[in-house]
Amino acid sequence: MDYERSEQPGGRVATPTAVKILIAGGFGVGKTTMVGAVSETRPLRTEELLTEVGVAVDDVSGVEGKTTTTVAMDFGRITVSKDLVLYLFGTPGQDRFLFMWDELSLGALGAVVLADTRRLADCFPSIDYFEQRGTPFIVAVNCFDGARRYAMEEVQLALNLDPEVPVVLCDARERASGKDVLIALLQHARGSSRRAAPAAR
Ligand SMILES: Nc1nc2c(ncn2[C@@H]2O[C@H](COP(=O)(O)OP(=O)(O)OP(=O)(O)O)[C@@H](O)[C@H]2O)c(=O)[nH]1
Ligand SMILES: [Mg+2]
Repeated sequence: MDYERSEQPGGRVATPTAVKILIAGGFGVGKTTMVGAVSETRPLRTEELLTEVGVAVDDVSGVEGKTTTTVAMDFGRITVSKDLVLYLFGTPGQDRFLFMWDELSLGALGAVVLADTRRLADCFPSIDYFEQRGTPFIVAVNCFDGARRYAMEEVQLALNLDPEVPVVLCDARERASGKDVLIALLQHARGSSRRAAPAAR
């Protein structure tokens, strides 16, 4: 694996820490788009065409241009610093693929729950899932063109989130924006682990 390597004192070569992050959220919220935008390697995708048979099940309102859906996962990688590499796993958005989540989320440090304010309730299954597992997560509102903008507190309230769960705005198509979301998640996850294990005095 071609990790970025950094020279340590004494000539040792340090291997960066690899951390697994999930990109979750409802159908068509922009998970595959975000993994593709931030990944520095060509992302692995498992897209299948949306078919007419699925019309009644797959609600594309708001994302009418969408022709495919993720059926297993997305995978990408981003180097945050010389010491830290993130492996990104995008989940499938449809409830019928929920059975895959346990395997996908094994060993994950945290999750980004992408939300679309036009279809906010679609991210409830992801939020419930991470709350139940105790996986640190943040909510990233993907600002689709034409969608009404809400204050972060409104989104927090509407989703009935623990006040400690950060809500951030993003554009899933922009690399810099996706990176900011991931950094916000890392900071939140670090805070969560400190809260869970306060230093012994
Ligand atoms: N305008 C706009 N369109 C977006 C944005 N993010 C994604 N899209 C479009 O919205 C559609 C859905 O994007 P995907 O990335 O496939 O969504 P997904 O969450 O991976 O979908 P599933 O895997 O099927 O659940 C695509 O047609 C994207 O081009 C965004 O930030 N703004
Ligand atoms: Mg997808």
